[in-house]
Amino acid sequence: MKKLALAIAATVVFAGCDSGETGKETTQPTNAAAQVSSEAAQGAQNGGDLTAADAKAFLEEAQSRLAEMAEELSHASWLASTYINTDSQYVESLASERFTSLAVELANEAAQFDDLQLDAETRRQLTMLKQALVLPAPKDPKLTAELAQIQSKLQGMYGSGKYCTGEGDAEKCYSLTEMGRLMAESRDPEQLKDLWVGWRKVSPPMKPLYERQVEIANAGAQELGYDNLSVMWRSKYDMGADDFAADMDNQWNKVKPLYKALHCHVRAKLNERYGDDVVPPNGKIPAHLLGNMWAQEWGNVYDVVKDEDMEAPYDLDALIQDSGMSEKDMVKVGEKFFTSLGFKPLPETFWERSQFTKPRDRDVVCHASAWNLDSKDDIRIKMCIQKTADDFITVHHELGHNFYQRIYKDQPFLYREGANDGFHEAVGDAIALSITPKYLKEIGLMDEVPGSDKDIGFLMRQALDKIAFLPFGLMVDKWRWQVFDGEVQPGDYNKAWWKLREDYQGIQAPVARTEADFDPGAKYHIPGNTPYARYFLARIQQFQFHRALCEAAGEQGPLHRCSIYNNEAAGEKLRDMLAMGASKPWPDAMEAITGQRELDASAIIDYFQPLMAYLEEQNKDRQCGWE
Ligand code: X8Z
Ligand code: ZN
Repeated sequence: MKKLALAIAATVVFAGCDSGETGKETTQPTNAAAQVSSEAAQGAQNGGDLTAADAKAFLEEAQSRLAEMAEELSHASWLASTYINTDSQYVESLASERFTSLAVELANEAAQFDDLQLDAETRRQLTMLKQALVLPAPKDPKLTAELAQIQSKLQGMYGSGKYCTGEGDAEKCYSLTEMGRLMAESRDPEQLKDLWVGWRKVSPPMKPLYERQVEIANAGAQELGYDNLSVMWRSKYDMGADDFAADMDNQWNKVKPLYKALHCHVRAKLNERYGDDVVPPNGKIPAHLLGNMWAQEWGNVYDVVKDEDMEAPYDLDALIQDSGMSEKDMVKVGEKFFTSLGFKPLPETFWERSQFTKPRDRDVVCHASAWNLDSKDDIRIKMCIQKTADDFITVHHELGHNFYQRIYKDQPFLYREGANDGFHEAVGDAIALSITPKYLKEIGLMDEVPGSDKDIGFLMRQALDKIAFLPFGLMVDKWRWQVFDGEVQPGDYNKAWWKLREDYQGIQAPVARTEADFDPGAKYHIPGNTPYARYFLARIQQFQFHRALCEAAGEQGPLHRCSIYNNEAAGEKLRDMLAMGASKPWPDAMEAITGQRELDASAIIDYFQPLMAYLEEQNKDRQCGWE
């Protein structure tokens, strides 16, 4: 989604993927409340005695003002993302500037209640208010404006980016969507390398803007009392910032053996296919050969990785294409999954206002997002849907955001968010784990459910997306945390990026990179300023949710064969958790759905257990790893 500047729940506007942000509060604050609140703020400035009632009144007014401003920003951002031009960027950056300046003002005022004894709920809301912005600006209005302009520009540069090759009449320009398709389908290493390098020409001009943005937002975080923006970003998980980073590493260590086994097997298969000159048998895998522009998910090279006798149980790309479904039909199928669980259908305006396909005549930000424009009913997705398995899954991902946004819309503004941002990313993915052969047969996309002898093929296809993603999900924000806390300086941005890519993913750039490149900027979430740790969390959480929902549905078989389609009991369990929004610390929401209060990688490990056994057997005479 696009989240704006507010990290706040879903909503806002600036950078995210679950976007939208927020909605507007349905009730206006009473005049009395508004008055108390500004008196409260004034009292605070004068060092006057504040009370708990002042804090509550302040919060009520603050949320009402933010909700109103967020709605304005959401509409401006929708325009800037669906009609990229100077004017839409101008309008968006003005709205963003106003929103940021209000959020900063309120966050600073919130600090005045720091020493007051308050009930847990009030304290929680004040903390959330302080942490609401993804990119806080300092109080200086000039810097707020500059930050807003940089954000709009970066987003526009990414969205309108293309790669043109050839001269004169022979010139051919590729959009990122087209290049993504070729990266998935081409098996010509030279062509893949050309596209890989070509797309990365979009980002060097972003680098000075990005550097400046880091400077301004760090100053903003410091004014709010954080050491730097890294600490602020890591403080949003109901635990200390360092504990959060340690928990991420801890989860990674649990799933690493699975990743390493997959890496070893995939490298061996790519080596068989392309030879030692292209794929070093014991080294890092060249990043252009994995079926994805960022080598973040590898499912598109299933055909190269599978054994000859390992028939895929089905080819979802072909099933979608052969079914004759339109792009919008793909969304209808996704909606039907949610309604089968007892969710209300999407509103008519969703169908009227969403962007399902890439408009022919203008630049848009194609990166998929889900929006909540008014916190009432105006929810939308923005995609450039292709008739592929990847986009079919992404449709479910985005709808997960929208159904979440809709179900918590009556919470106070600050609680209209996921229990943490990983929850928001995990919902639709958890649903998509129920896209099993049994389900595909039920909805008429497939004739026969394959026997369990095909399970390894199915699990391999899933692992190439789900397991391959894990180190990427971790390293993106490891890079940003280092950039924000000054450990990595601009002169080393690209080097630090590749060090993490190599160490965590065991992949390498197909051609030498230098500091004249800015490869992080070629990934949406960097110019889009969407925090990325959420996707790592979501990969772990979605399997926890899936396991819990399958139990609620009374499913007995292996996790990878379970589908909760049509199961009201599972739907109710999911809805009860979603409706909490961010009103409680995330472990409470986790407990509501799974009975556990922590992140637990055992669900993803259980799910892939049969594949792990297979990979260990395959790898037994291979030398794995990539030192
Ligand atoms: O950005 C997204 C979603 C929107 S929130 C399409 N994802 C990450 C990515 O594409 O890099 C989903 C998976 C990871
Ligand atoms: Zn998302």
